[in-house]
Amino acid sequence: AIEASIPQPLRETWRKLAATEFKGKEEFQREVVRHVETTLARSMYNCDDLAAYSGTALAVRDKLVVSWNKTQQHQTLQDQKRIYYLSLEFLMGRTLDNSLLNTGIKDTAREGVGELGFRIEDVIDKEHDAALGNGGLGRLAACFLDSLATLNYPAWGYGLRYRYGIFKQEIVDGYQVEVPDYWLDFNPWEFPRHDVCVDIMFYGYVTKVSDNDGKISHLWEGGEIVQAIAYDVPIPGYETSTTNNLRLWSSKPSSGEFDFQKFNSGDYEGSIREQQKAETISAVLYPNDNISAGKELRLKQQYFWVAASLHDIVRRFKKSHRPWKEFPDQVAIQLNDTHPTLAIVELQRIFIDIEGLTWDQSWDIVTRTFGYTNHTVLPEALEKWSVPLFQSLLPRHLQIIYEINLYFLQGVEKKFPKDRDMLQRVSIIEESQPQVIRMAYLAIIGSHKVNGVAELHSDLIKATIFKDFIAVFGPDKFTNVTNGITPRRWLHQANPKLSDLIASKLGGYDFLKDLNLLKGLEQWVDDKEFRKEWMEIKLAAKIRLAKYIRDTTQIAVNPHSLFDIQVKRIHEYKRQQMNIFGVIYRYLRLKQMKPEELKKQVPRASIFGGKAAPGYWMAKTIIRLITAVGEVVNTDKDIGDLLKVVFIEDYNVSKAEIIIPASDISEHISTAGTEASGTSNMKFVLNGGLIIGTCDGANIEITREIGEDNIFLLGHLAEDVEELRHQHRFGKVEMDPKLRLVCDAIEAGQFGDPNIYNGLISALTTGCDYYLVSDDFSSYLATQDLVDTTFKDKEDWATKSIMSVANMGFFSADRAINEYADTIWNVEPTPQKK
Ligand code: T68
Repeated sequence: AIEASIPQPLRETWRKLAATEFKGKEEFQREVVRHVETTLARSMYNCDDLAAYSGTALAVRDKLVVSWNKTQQHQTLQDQKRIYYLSLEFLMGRTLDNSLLNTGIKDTAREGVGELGFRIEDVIDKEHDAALGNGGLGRLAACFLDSLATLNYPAWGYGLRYRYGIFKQEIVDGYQVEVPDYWLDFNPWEFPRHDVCVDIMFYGYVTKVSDNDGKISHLWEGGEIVQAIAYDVPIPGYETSTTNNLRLWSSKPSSGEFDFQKFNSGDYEGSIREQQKAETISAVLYPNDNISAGKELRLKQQYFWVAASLHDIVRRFKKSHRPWKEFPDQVAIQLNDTHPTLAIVELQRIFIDIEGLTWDQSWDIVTRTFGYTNHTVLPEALEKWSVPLFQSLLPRHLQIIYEINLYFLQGVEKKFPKDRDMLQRVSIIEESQPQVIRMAYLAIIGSHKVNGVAELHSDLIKATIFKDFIAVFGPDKFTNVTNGITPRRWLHQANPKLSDLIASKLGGYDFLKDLNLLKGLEQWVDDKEFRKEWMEIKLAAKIRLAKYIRDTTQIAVNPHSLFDIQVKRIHEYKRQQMNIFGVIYRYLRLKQMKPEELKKQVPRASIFGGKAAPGYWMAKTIIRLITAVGEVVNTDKDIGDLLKVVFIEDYNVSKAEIIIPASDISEHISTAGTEASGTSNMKFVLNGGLIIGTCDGANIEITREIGEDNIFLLGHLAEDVEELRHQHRFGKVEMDPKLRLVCDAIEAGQFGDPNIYNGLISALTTGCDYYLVSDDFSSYLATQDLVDTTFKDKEDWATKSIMSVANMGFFSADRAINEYADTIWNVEPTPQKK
């Protein structure tokens, strides 16, 4: 508040004292020790790695916060358009290492904690991952925050502060077991803002009232109220003073702590029931990726988060005293999938019911404000809410949706008179039993731009699920922004040796801010010394992963074997089953070979990782098959190093940072047309790994950038899929004979009780093989053979690796963010002078 600000003449003193940087190593150390001694009340006699982490994090945080304060003040003064990125998931991973690198004090910290008796790597390793997301969608949001800050865009993220992030995965007797992820016992990176709280209402009823002029307005009242409390997280950019804000909302009961009346009458359980109910809203992240759950609590989460965020955004706009019609010049809101689509309805409600705008004035502002990003074409992932559920939870919002739909359909009717079919197809309300609200349609209608996340995906949504909307709105509303990844975390932080080598050849680290500079590596591709160092760095990363695998699974993997990695959420469409079937085929073949033949084989380690949604039985069965194959293969004396099968437990962001630099080949083998983009494909290639993949998602653009010779493509094309599925449904497809052999081996009990795998096998047969494993299997095996042959030629492999990295510039999240800024948000960067 202005009245609390320090008088002008005193501000110089204040400024001098509010430092954003350490003056040197000594100051850094002093601050670490001060925090260990005074904030944690520990001493040198009981300072373990965890205490050293805490002290270091707190010291770093102190500087970060000052930059953050300054950035927020600067952005407020600049008074420019801000970007608000609404995402139910932010898969941030760890923060300390990233903060040290982004603020340029990693070396100071290494030396500083070194002299205090600690290794910086051990200190960093004590941090708990912030795992507020499922997979690609959540990690994309985190990469985008990094790029927005690095490029000096005034941007805020808005999300939920889940008490429990994505569950921890344990493998017990070969099966996935879920363990809750309570991550908040020490989190130095968040700041509660108890003064920033918003009342959010659910349920209740709507009454119509008319004033003296007969103007009708709506009153929504009588519902339950829950309070949203803001928790802020600073997001530092790389080599810039810009530090943006991520605001996460936490729920708590609105009235008092608990019910004293109940407490005093001895009803202790009853006295805290309301409190618990309120706190349930932000308690846990829904652990599904690419599937919509349709549960009331999920809808509550969505409205709670959206309403709190919009209240905040509107309040900030109001402070500028601008007319409402300028709202879209100050505010760009990006919807990360349909999860925040209610924001469209909520903003319309605020304008009409609270601020007194007309429907048309309001709708014009709303549609100029929002952009919607679609991340999937899978029908089971498209969100639909039952009308009765919605009616009870958000009665006023349902009325507004009906009205949006009415005006929309009137427009469609005008454009396509007499096309009743069309009206039914594009209606926000699906006439099912019960009726449901199609959130994607609402998002399209309420936004000015809709984008997919890779070229093929953006073309597919226009040709399939959103086809009618092209006819209605014209093609210009639909666009593509291919995903990207932040090279700061996914190269510099995860693979510092490779980053240093690249910097030594390119004359510095500018490539971390302009990834196209990697092109300069092409000049070095024939340099013997460089190539040697390049491959030594890869080997070192493999040795590190092999050690990790040995420590955690007791499996001994030879670092010189070909590391074949597939790490991502377990999903039928991603086809980990095709991978493990391929491993079984390889095993059966090895078992048939004579010793002289065996000698010619390339040793391979097949490494898997990823979580299955707790209720997704088929995905859990796939995990069980992988672990079962490992149990057989890894202990088979005939096989030795020629094949190892590893399942790495609890795949997450910090493990990805160890795993990704260590791949020779990684697998991105979704059924063509199902993986919207994929982003780990980009991470693996940026770290000098080659990929085997289908013509799907961003694989296609990666191929275009790095060249066909540097990628192993397999399988049918998206355009073939419909016809193939048709043939399966009419029983016209014989199973691939090699796949038949694999199924026979499983059914014969070679990998334990075959009944466990009934579902998996029948999906291929009676289930009509929806993901076309049989159709792509022979191509997959042939391509894997080509991988083996290529791997034998170490020189050729090194060339492919270097040339690929040199051409990955396009996949920087910075490029993606600049495209969003230009084509969707219409915003400019706001750099600060030092
Ligand atoms: C992923 N989607 C896409 N969804 O599958 C991937 N879904 O191709 C793409 O690269 C990535 O988004 C980024 O665009 C997801 O990760 C989810 O996690 C999800 C979560 C909740 C509900 C539905």
